[in-house]
Amino acid sequence: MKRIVTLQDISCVGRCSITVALPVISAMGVECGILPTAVLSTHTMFHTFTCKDLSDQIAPIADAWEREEITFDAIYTGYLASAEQSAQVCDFFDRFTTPGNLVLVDPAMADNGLLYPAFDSGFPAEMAKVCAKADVIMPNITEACLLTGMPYKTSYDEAYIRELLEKLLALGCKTAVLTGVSFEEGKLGVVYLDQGGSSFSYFTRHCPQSYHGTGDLYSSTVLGGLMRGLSLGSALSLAADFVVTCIEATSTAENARWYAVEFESQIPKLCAMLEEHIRAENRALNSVGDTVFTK
Ligand code: PXL
Repeated sequence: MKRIVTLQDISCVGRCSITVALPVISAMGVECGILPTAVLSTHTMFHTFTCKDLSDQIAPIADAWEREEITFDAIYTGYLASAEQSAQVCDFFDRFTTPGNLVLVDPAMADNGLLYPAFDSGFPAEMAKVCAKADVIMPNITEACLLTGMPYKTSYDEAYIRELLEKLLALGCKTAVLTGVSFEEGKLGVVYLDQGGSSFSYFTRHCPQSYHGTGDLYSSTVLGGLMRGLSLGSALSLAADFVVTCIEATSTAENARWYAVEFESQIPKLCAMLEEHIRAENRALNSVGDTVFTK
């Protein structure tokens, strides 16, 4: 079984970060180690919240893992507690990246044109250093603009998205995935471009409701899919369909959006969808006589 480690916060209530990554990645048949960057009472979209920065735990935990010769098939980062923590995360990459493992960075810091409340305007430059070391980064459009200095737009064309992707690649990552892209009313999706010039896009129905934590659910599902051997395109489409399934299963009650999406009841569906993607990829590989590509 593959083993990954995720570096992000524990928001005790509110279904985001580790409380999403751990159950989702585990359910997908991948061992999920955690390195909490902070403990919060809830995510920071609640009116008040507590936050205990765990920066001083990162180096000693990494030291202990090195002594035990613990290795990871992927390192997956999300919400960081502070700008200063980015240097520690980069150091963690230097110590635990191997030629065969995957570094996936979700630069969780902003949405709908705004930085999250706990960050100041200097934060994106620090997050850009973390992105530079990644194999795959997965920002939304707001995050991509903050990382690249491009203007944030809610109405745009394919050339704008292409330029964003190219500027993201210029940060140094191998593949840039842009989430929350819409070229057509009623459709929302994901687009990627890699350093070799390959690109991909996938669109689903645009759900009118907006929930916190869907970005974390999306990235965690993508990582789980990649670790089960799916290609990036297949993992991105599986995750997009799963997030829509979860949104559809979530209560439309007025305050439900604070508590993010009800993914728990949809875990059996996720497992079935994952197996279907694995079968479809195996069929495609067999039909062209190709070999399975793991990174
Ligand atoms: O879902 C991203 C996220 C993760 N962690 C914390 C957050 C948020 C978004 O607001 O506040 C603490």
